[in-house]
Amino acid sequence: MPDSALPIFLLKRMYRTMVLIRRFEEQVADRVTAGEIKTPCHLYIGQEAIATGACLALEREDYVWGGHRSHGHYLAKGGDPNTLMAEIYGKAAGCAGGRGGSMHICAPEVGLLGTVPLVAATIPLAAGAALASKMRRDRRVSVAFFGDGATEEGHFHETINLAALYRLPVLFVCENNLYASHMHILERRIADNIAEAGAAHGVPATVVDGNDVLVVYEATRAATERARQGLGPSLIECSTYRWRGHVGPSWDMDVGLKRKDELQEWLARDPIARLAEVLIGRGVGREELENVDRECLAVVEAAVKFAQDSPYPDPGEVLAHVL
Ligand SMILES: Cc1ncc(C[n+]2csc(CCOP(=O)(O)OP(=O)(O)O)c2C)c(N)n1
Ligand SMILES: [Mg+2]
Repeated sequence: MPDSALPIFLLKRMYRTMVLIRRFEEQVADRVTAGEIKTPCHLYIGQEAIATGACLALEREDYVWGGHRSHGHYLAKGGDPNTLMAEIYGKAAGCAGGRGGSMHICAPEVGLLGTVPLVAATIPLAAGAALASKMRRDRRVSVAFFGDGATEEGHFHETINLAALYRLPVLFVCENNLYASHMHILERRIADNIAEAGAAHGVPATVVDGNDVLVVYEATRAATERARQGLGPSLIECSTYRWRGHVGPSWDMDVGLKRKDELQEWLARDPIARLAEVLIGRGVGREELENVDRECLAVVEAAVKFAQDSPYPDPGEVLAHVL
């Protein structure tokens, strides 16, 4: 990982954010295994650099949309860990009142407008938010986070065309972790060629190392500047890998030996360890990094306690919010 000219406080913020996501997800995995959490959880472990690099390049007012694997986007955009954990526990204090679970989360106070597990569903929603911003001239940028599988849905192509035509201030951030559920990308398309969709629609596209938070940050900065200048959307494809199973806490070794070898390769590209090396190169002590870890763990443990101690929604309100 190259050294970075970015200020040290920003690198430390990136580190803290990635560690918070990692510890949060590990805790969720443990609580699922313990039978305490019932909602299906798609863990983000291994992909932390993408949510972190992209969200820290945004302003608080900018909008973010996610999918089924979005605890990381919520935390990176600055959402409250207590409210997220309570939602995952199905409690009334959760960010969706305990009605959404892991896959329907939101933190509108920090710009996370929503997550939807229908693959590709939030891509057009992000474009819609960007259209609203363009009409209001509020200079906000909207970001859609989605997986490689989502690029095989019509929504992706329809939206990128419309966004290009109207020069919408929207970023399409594809997290290419090579798999859609258990299917490898080369079982689903003739080549690993997602970024080529950009050229077909006249949208600049870049492929970056999604396990390098610094390059994700720089790519997002460049794309947001372009969007704020009225030059329209960008597609950023981030190469990465999820360490755990498609859903649930397992290490996902059940889809064959190839996956096991791949996982070993990707474990060596741990985005957190890579940023730690950069920080140490910039003179940060290991003790300081260990303190960050301890602090994040304390935040996550407090979130679990908050969720455990919170009441479930009132059964009498089961029909509230239902049209
Ligand atoms: C429209 C739609 N089709 C199928 C599914 C079932 N499904 C849930 S996640 C998933 C795979 C998504 O893969 P990808 O977009 O690469 O995201 P990843 O899980 O790798 O983060 C599928 C097929 C769904 N939720 N929505
Ligand atoms: Mg995928």
